[in-house]
Amino acid sequence: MTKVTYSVPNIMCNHCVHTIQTELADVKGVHSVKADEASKKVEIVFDAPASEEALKAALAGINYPVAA
Ligand SMILES: [Cu+2]
Repeated sequence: MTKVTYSVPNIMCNHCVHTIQTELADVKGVHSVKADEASKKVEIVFDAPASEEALKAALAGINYPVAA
């Protein structure tokens, strides 16, 4: 199991938090997603077949790209 924390500057409100948590939870292999409005960070715990590439692609796909 791997835990990653990404900086996602587009998180603006609680709706963003909800959208991210819902969409990322649908990625195969993701165990938990915790998005935070104040810090604009997303913490994800996952296993294969999920990968960092897949998580970042999923976030970018819903218009919440990870900060470089
Ligand atoms: Cu929002």
